[in-house]
Amino acid sequence: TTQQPGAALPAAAQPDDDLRTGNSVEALRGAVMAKLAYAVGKVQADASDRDWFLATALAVRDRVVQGWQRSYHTTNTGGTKRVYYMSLEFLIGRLMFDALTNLGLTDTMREALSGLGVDLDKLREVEPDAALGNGGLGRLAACFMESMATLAVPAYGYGIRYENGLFRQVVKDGWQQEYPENWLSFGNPWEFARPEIAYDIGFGGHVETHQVDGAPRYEWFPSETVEAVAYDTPVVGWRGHHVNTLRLWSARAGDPLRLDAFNEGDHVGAMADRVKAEAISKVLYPSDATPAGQELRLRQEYFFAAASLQDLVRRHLKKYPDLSNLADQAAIQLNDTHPAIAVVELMRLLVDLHGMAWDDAWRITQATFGYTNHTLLPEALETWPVPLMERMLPRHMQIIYLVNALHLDKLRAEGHSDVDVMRSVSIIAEGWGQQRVKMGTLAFIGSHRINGVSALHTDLMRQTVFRDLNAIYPDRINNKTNGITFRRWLMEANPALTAILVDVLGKAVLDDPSHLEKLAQHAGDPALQARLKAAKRDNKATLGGIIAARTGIQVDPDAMFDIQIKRIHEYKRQHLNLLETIALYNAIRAEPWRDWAPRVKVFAGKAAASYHTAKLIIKLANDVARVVNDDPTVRGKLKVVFLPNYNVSLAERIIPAADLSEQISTAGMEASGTGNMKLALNGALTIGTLDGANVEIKERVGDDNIFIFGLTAEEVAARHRSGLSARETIANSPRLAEVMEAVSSGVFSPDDTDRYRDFANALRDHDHFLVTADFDDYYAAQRRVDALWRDQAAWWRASIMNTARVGWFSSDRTIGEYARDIWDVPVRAAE
Ligand code: T68
Repeated sequence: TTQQPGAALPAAAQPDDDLRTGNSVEALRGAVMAKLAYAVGKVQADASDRDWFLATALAVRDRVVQGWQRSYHTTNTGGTKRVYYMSLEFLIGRLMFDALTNLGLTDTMREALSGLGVDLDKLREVEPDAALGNGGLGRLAACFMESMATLAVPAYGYGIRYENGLFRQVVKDGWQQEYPENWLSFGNPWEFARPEIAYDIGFGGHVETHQVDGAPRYEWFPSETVEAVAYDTPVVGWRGHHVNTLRLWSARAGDPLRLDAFNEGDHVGAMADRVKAEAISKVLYPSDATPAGQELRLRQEYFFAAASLQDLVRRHLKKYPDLSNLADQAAIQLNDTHPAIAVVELMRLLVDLHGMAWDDAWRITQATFGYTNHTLLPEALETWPVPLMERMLPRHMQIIYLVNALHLDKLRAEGHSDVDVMRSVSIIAEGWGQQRVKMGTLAFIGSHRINGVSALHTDLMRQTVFRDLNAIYPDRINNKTNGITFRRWLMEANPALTAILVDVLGKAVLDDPSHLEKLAQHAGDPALQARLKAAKRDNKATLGGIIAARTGIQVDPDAMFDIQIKRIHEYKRQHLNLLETIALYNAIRAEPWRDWAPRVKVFAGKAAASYHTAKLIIKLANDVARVVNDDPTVRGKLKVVFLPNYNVSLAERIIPAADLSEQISTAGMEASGTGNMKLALNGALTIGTLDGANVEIKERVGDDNIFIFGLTAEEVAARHRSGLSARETIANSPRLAEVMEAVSSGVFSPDDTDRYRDFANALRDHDHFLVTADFDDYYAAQRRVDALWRDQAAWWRASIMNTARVGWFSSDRTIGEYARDIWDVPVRAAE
């Protein structure tokens, strides 16, 4: 049917106010129709799902904006201290259901749209997934933004508006391929461009010294200037009470076109500067747990740190005459060392631009910054070559030298003299033939609080990387065990479980997760178990549909869904899981008549494009999947799936469908983990090592409701010192020896029998991640899993205990601790 444009013009009967703020079914329907016509410019008959999504998102956004303006006003008129969360990554995913859930409008909107013949759940799937992060660190920042809004902490997130988020993963013949993820290509309804909020960011050039009142003053003359332009996304908290801002910076060339060159006919050359400038916000570096190391990465780090500081200083000076009270009004949290150059930039602003005395500036800087560490892996600690710093940020390098000299002088004056201690606490590393700036040491020295992300990780920080600094400043390191937002990871991701919880525990559980504890009383209740099991089965059937659509593999929703979802990395040991899968496959083939617990092993995750071994592990998963899934002997007993393009949206589908959660990192190497918390909350049992937050999960759910195996962090360290050989370990385990031989000789790669030869030999010769050492214990733990699965009443009892006992891992609790111990800001009391 053809519709006259005029005929589609909606909602004339509705007052404007209602279209913006009304929350009835009719008001929402009118609002969406008005957006479709006037903002998207489409008539209903021509509207695609994407058009409807945009119209719906814009209608929802109007409802967020009211709270946003209210929060802005409250924060501005009160003398409230603000929190600035600086992070190079915000892995926020889709936002429509976040906003709908927190505004309490999901069902109303569903009804409003269904009256237009539009399915809200279909629109959900067309929203692009904002993947402005790699993994846990970026997702933590997103959970924290939501919890800060929920707790009415006046907070800004500062980061980069990458045009291309984390790459899209395609699996071709079992190999990962990377494709660009241009999430903005159809527009972004959630953001507000602020072209008027723009700051000049300098690079390169030289420093001049002149005397002012007998003291030297330094002035930096950059050779290149890039503009940072603000884009704001409102972040709405639970029940819509408070709305904060995520401010992401986009790079814009100061001078977009060199007209002199253009006029001389050099059309491409005329745009060269622009291309170089705008490259800064073009793409997220896809390496997690390894620093990118390139010059462009340092440009990104300085670009967003400098823009954010100019922004917050300007905000401060609108209200106060000078910066002497900055630390009373602003807390800046550094999400890992990626923004650590901000410490130096703030010193430059205070001393060079605002004429503050050095010691005052340093005191304010330290009091303002906090630093969160997310890794102890030595190869992952960020350092920058001094010559690069000198060239790109000459004044900053001078300031770093001075900070370091004063810091070391002070220690010497206090009686420290040990050369090894002085070397370890110096910001400058000598050696490797080249001096480098240690960003972790810089961030530590420049902050009043330094935190780890789980109890074990924080202890190991004190004992290893920051041992000497901790001995000198024993009160600075503290623990803040990670958390997750239950709005996204329970209510949005798992409405079926949420409905059961509300039914059993009352609505208060939505506001306060400590109510979950009462569920433990019902853990043995067969009726509750049956309801939860039915809900999980539905979630598994839904995931089964996705698996079939993406991989062609059929899975049985009554089998155990055994899930390992995370970045692919040797320390996370997806290959340990794969070796165990092969051992199980061999065991089933040897005795197919036995009462095996049917399993579907699901792997998902991305490998850094340059990480060869990680990509080979993906190939191995796909090779093992092909052999296992094609073998009629194990049909109905074992399936293996590698689900491509893992991201936040896929996680929201996988986690509610999980029975078993694989958290099997080499002890001491996973700082915390947060997927472990999401899975346990959704009723999955954990099989894991005593690593990261697994330790604290075990303390809460109880030893009977978790499967712990493997070496402890201490035993791992001892084993590394002992130099015990993996070959011996393998020789002592016939089961492992058989698996290693099969992989090595090409049983799973008949098309290329050498494919895994070097990989297997590396395990035999080095096995830095102790896959072989933990193998037998892991296999045994998996058989305990099988045994429990066969007793479904006992399994579901344990599952309920997991959901009941992990309320503490809410990011509201984590943010409450940051607010109290690091930022010194109040939080809203629970409802
Ligand atoms: C993760 N780190 C930790 N890093 O691995 C995880 N690194 O244990 C922890 O739960 C999580 O942080 C939150 O604390 C990362 O995700 C990165 O993604 C990363 C990115 C760039 C450079 C280095």
